[in-house]
Amino acid sequence: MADALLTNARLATLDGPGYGLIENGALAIAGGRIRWAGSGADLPAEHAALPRHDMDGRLVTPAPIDCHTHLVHGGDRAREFELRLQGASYTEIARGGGGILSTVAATRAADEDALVATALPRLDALLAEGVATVEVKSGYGLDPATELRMLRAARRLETLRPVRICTTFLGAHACPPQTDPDSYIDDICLPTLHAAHAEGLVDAVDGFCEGIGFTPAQIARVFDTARALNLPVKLHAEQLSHTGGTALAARYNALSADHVEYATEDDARAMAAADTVAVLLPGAFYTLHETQAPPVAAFRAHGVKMALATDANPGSSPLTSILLAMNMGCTLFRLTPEEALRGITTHAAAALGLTDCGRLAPGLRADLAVWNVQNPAELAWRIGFNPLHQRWLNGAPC
Ligand code: DI6
Ligand code: FE
Repeated sequence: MADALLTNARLATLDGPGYGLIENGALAIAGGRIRWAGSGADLPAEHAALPRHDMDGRLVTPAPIDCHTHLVHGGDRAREFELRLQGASYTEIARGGGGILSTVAATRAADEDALVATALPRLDALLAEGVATVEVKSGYGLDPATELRMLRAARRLETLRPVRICTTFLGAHACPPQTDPDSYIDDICLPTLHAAHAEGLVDAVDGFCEGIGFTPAQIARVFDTARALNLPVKLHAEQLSHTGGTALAARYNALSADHVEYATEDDARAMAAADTVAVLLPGAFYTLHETQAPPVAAFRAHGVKMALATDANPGSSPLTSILLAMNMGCTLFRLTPEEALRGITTHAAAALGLTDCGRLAPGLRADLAVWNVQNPAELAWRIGFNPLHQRWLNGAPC
């Protein structure tokens, strides 16, 4: 666990309102944790002897957190991209046995090594933009063996790269062919959740509440099991239509409700009361030519925390750039660049239930991104440009 002193930095602490900018800042790290952050002129003498790293005036932010991905999967869906360009809709392709189910077939056919090997380049793309924590979901197995294999593959990524992985069980993602959804939940999904939890593979439980997914009543059974196992829940809710998923998520004090394009003002109110984060996924909105934007004004008015993530998946969001997710959040959803930065740091941490990262504050992990920019708004402004200078994990550059 590293000790270090960053000097001559422009700090965007995100601790308190606004960017929390500190000019000529210094950041003291001991044992991989932030001990002190402030103006270099005020540096307490006790930190002065730490090994120094001159930031040359660069911007230092908390390292980005990608709080919603489907990074582990087999196969690709480029063919469906072509079909959609010829006029087929995402829902039509799904109902025809393509979509999620085509990735299920490819994932079932891949062994753990293959799942790891194909996920690594996608993970590396995220790390190249400074990402330090990545959430990875199961949900392309829909049988016990493959769901567990996906989660084991996700956990293995952490042993192969300097990154923190949070695993989410998404057994209720789609119903396997020729299966009744209620029996799928009771006979396959819930026993698989128990098995995955027993193996220590589950940090949170998710579901897809949608016309082409599961009903609120079916998701509630999954959430009841999660609650009995003491696992936090989150939900893909109101992505393609309004089905009541957000209200259900709030009722179960979910960490987050994700997508939420079709959420209403009442949903925003319920989310605020439950402190459920709205995870906005502009990559899916963009890919599916969606026209209904999430109710950002209502989220702001009711004080709902908004996070941003890639939703990296082979179908609706083949996106592995957290910086482009920020740009899309601003351009497509009209977030401010400040909301976008908070959305991939402080609020992304909240969406994962993490209290030890996402801000530059004493006691938190020293997971940092050092950028070749002056103004934090530059991070969301550019398209297809990566200004990362250095990524720090647990107090060490990597
Ligand atoms: N919504 C999504 O955006 C992903 N899953 C979900 O429920 C996409 C899944 C896919 O198309 O493969
Ligand atoms: Fe998703």
